[in-house]
Amino acid sequence: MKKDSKIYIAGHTGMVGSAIVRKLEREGYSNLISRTSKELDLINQQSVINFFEEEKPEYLFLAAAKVGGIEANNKYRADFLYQNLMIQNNVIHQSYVHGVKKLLFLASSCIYPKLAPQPIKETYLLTGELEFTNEPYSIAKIAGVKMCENYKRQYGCDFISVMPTNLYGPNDNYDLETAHVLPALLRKFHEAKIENNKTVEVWGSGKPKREFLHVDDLADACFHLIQTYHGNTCLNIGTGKDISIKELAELISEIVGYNGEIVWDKAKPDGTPRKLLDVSLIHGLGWKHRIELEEGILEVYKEKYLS
Ligand code: GFB
Repeated sequence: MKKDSKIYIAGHTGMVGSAIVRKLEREGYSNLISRTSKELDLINQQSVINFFEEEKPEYLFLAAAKVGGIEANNKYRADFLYQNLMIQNNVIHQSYVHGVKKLLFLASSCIYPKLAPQPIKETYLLTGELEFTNEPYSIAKIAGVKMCENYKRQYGCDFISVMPTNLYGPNDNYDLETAHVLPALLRKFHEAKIENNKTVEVWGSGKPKREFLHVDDLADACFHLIQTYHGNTCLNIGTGKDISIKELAELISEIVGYNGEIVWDKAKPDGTPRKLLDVSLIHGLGWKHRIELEEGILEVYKEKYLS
């Protein structure tokens, strides 16, 4: 990838896409292209064809997707399946048709079986049943991974995919209905502190464990891999460490400086009990995360609520 290569970041306004843009700009890449969803509807095949004919990108990061936390995945099941399949099919196929030199597709750690042995190796994909709450999203993302793999096998396209763990960072979604746990808890604890509330409601039992990666670390990994990795395995990207939701709630409460009580809403789903990624493959390729969880949460909290 040269400094003036034409690079399309699909989903550049989202948390992942914007982190990739920041990384590329910091590294001196000057020919970045992007479109908002109003300018280009990636679900519409003809619009995507027209865009590729006009722009002819050389490199592509596919970070555009319909994403959300456990409730959003469970409630908008049809939308998660349809929109993600359409976006991926359109972008990956047109990348093949228009000879994109390299494409990196962002999948997710939730595509592994619900009860996969821990830590989860890349080879555990498609070895068991999926978690019900995010099955539609997982099915779509698995299809994207298989698109990359098979466009490589049949047509020799240099398309790779990555499996990031749960992410957080700048430009995250703080809407309490659709957010992931980390931004949701930051908001809940912060508002409870400001409003002097005695309790904060946290979903589920607190027992599930999750691994969290700062999105700037993910962008760093994607930048490294698009230049160096040509294999057919969808690579795990994470820290290799996880904590329970109870521990996360306590940590966030402490960072925010909230002194009230945590109340568990057990009517809300727990989701997958644990999804700790085995990161030995990516460590072997020369990448490791840099931002530790506490430091990352503090940075995000300051940026979102204290600046
Ligand atoms: O982050 P999250 O929504 O998604 O929830 P998943 C993680 C855990 O945090 C679940 C609990 O056990 C939730 O019940 N939790 C506690 C909360 N309080 C809250 C809260 O206020 N908001 C939220 N959202 N959760 C998603 C998948 O799974 O992970 C997606 O549904 C995607 O498809 C993403 O893959 C990375 O980690 O369970």
